Amino acid sequence: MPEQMRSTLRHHFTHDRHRPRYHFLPPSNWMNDPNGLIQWNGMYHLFYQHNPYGPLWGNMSWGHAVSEDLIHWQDLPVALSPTPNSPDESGCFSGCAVDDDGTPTIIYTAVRGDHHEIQTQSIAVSYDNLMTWQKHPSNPVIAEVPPELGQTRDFRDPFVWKEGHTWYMALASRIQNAQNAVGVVLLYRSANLIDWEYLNPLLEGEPGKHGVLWECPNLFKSGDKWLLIVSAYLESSKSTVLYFVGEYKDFRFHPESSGVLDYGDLYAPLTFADGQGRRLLFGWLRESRPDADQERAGWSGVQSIPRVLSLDAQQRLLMKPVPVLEALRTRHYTIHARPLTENIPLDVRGLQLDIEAQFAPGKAGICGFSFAFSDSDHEQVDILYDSNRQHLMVRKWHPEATGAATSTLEAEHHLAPDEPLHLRILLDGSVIETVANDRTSITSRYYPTSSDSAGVTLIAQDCTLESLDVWEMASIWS
Ligand code: DQQ
Repeated sequence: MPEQMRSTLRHHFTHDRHRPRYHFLPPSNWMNDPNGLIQWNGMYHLFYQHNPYGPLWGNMSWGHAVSEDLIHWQDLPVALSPTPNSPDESGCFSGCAVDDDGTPTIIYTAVRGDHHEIQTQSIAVSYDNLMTWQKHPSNPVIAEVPPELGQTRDFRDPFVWKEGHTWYMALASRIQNAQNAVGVVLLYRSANLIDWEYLNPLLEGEPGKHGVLWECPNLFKSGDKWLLIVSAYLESSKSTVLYFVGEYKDFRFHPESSGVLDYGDLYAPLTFADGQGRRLLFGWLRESRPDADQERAGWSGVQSIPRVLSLDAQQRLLMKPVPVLEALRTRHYTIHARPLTENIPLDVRGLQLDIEAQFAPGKAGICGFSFAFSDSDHEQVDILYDSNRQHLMVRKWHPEATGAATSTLEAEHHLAPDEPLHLRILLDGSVIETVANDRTSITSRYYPTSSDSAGVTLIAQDCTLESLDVWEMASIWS
């Protein structure tokens, strides 16, 4: 699709208040997992699971965009799409990109079968600065599912890195036996990205605790520890993102602690290291509205603002939006530090906001923000910290004929004695990314029906405001 058509498509959505303005999403249609993140000649390349033909999942291809700064993106042509009568005839599923001694190389899951049930691993290379990709004649490079898994349908999402002269691959799957199923990450190695040797499971989940299937693994070193991130299907048929911190030795991962990366709608994240030595994470912010609404909208799926990852002294995963995001801040609003005894309406409106706030919560205090999306009380999102329960919650009010129902996303969030509560909230159309103290993340989606602006109220019962900054945010597409 020529560049002009892509920008015309984006223009077509100008009046869609649910569509984010400063988060990346394709010109139109469906997007899910981030894929193939790589910095090449100084440019950041973001590939993504994409249906070029519609706003629902299907025709899995790799969309492509490029950025100098991780925030402003230029759309590029689709990089990979299914080739009839080939190992990927039913889809090019998720994967990664590496620098093979000067040749950019994608490693991805090639899918065959009416139910996407034949999953193998393939590679593709580019000789024109990542613009076009040639699938390798040896594909698939991994075709056999290890028999010990007890199933053959779930075997995907290669994550590849190099140690010395050897390539390693973490691959996600499921071990099925008569009693139960557990998620597993498998470990492979190769000298040339084409011939792969299966070593052993890198890590198996605990039955009943870590889910029945894992997807999209990431393994990397952070300080002197190793981090393994997996996207997990849980027994409850929900899905979540887990992280494990520990040691990686003798080809096995030895977890020492674990956590939940996000308690809301962020899924299938992919990380990569950039030239500044940062470990950056993008995650798919999935929609929480029905398919029919996504079809009506003509688009679905958003990428998170990239987050810089690190570990704190207690081995908790810290996530901070990339600092360059601050370049989009426009009108600034602040109020002075003060003890708070009542709610305070703030003089900010609009659906594109970046909020940073710090509170000293009292023992039984509630503090946070309420976003009103209409003049009635029925379209509202509350982001609150309850210091009695040590819980962070995102409470969404859904208007109904007879009043308002709510749904709540919540997470335990323990503050050390005298540790202030820090909230960072990125509101962008239907996206609300909330992270408390850089470590407890609840990403949520909300689709107001009746207004194009949010009135924001500071909620305060027994807490002291230490700082508050709110910025309106510019669009990345204008
Ligand atoms: N999405 C891809 C799979 C992956 C899943 C298919 C995770 O490769 O396991 O679109 O969202």
